Order: sequence, then structure tokens, then C-alpha cells
Amino acid sequence: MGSSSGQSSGSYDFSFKILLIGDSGVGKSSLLVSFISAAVEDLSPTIGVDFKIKLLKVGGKRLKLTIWDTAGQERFRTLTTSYYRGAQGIVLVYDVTRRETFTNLSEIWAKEVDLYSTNQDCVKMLVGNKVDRDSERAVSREEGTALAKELGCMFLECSAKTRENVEQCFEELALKIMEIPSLLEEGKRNILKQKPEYQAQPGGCCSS
Ligand SMILES: Nc1nc2c(ncn2[C@@H]2O[C@H](COP(=O)(O)OP(=O)(O)O)[C@@H](O)[C@H]2O)c(=O)[nH]1
Ligand SMILES: [Mg+2]
Repeated sequence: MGSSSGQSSGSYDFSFKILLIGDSGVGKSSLLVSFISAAVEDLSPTIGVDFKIKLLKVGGKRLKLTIWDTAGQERFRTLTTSYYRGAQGIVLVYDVTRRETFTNLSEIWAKEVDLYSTNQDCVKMLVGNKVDRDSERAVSREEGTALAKELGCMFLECSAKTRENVEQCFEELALKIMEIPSLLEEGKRNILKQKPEYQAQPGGCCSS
């Protein structure tokens, strides 16, 4: 049992798995840290990957987002199928100051996603990170918009450093996921799957 931080695991409506994908150094881990900030419940890292949990309220629903980050193995392009399995949302990140991270998204990462993601309805968000370094920009916003359209993704530019658009990224993704019935169903099922481990007390009041 993890230490409880006052938020009982039964206190949310849907539970979604979100992935961060993209080249090494684009800021995936920074985005995650930036988003999680104070309210974080750390879980022990699994082999090769690390994930964090964020509880938040979006569109009147209480959500548990399990956000998976790579542990650097993207450098060797060896993300495993289990990393992709069961994801409802995928954040594809590039660095607006490094053009090759943008081209690698369309040439490598988007193809991997198509190959390995188990749910074809999975919602994707293209994110151009590091917009705080605007003078070094190597990919225009228009190019980002065009690629997003081509890949069928939502699109945002953000900065993990200034936190510009960081919350919007995950919230808009969650909102979109909730518009898709099959994903919503999975989000509900994820909770049922998680329940027995944590909620053993039948009928009783469990907190305090
Ligand atoms: N200026 C700036 N630097 C960033 C931003 N996000 C990440 N970085 C830096 O980019 C480097 C790589 O970030 P990291 O999160 O480790 O990338 P990852 O390999 O994709 O997980 C680190 O030195 C970060 O401090 C950002 O939005 N703006
Ligand atoms: Mg990282």
C-alpha cells in the first residue's frame, strides 16, 4: 500500500493512460514534472519506464491520469509494445528549436504509434515544446499545425519551463478522450480493475 495523501483512489470517475513520446531531449520529462508540480503521487518505476499519477477535475469529471514517461530508451528507439498498450491518449513531443525532432515525429514516432497502439480511437496531441526559446525557433507554428492535421492530432505549442500551455495540453487531451465512447468505457473499466486492491472495506466509510 502506498502512503495515502488524502485522496482516496475511489474519488474519481475515469482513469486514463497517457503516453509521452518523442526524441530524447525534447522535454518530455520536463513537461511531466511541470504538469505534476506539487500534487504528485510517485509510484515506483517499472523496468525502463517511469510514470506519474495526476488527479484532476476536467469538464466536471474527476480524472486519474497515469502519465508514462520513457526512461531514456527512446534514444535507442526501443520502446516496447507494453509501453503503448492500453493508452487512451498520446502526447507526441518535439522541440521547436531542433528541426530533426519534428521530422522524426512524422517519420518514426507516428509510425510506431500506428503500429503499437492497441486502441485505434486513441487521442493524439502534437506538442511543440520550448517556445520560450523563440529566437532559436526552427519549426514554425504553421508547420506544426500542418503536421497535426496530417497525423490527425490536436496541436499546441508550449513551454515546460514557463509552464505556458502545459496544463492545457493534458486537459484538452482529457476532454477529447471523454468525447470518445470507447475510450470513456476503457476509462471506467480501468477503475474497476484497480478497485479490489485498494477498496477492501465493503459498505463502510473508508477515509479518515
Ligand atoms: N528552455 C527550455 N528548456 C527546456 C524545456 N523543456 C525542457 N527543457 C530542457 O531540455 C532538456 C531536456 O529535457 P528532458 O525533459 O530531459 O527531455 P526528454 O529527454 O524528452 O525527457 C533539459 O535540459 C531541460 O531543462 C522548455 O520548455 N524550455
Ligand atoms: Mg526524459
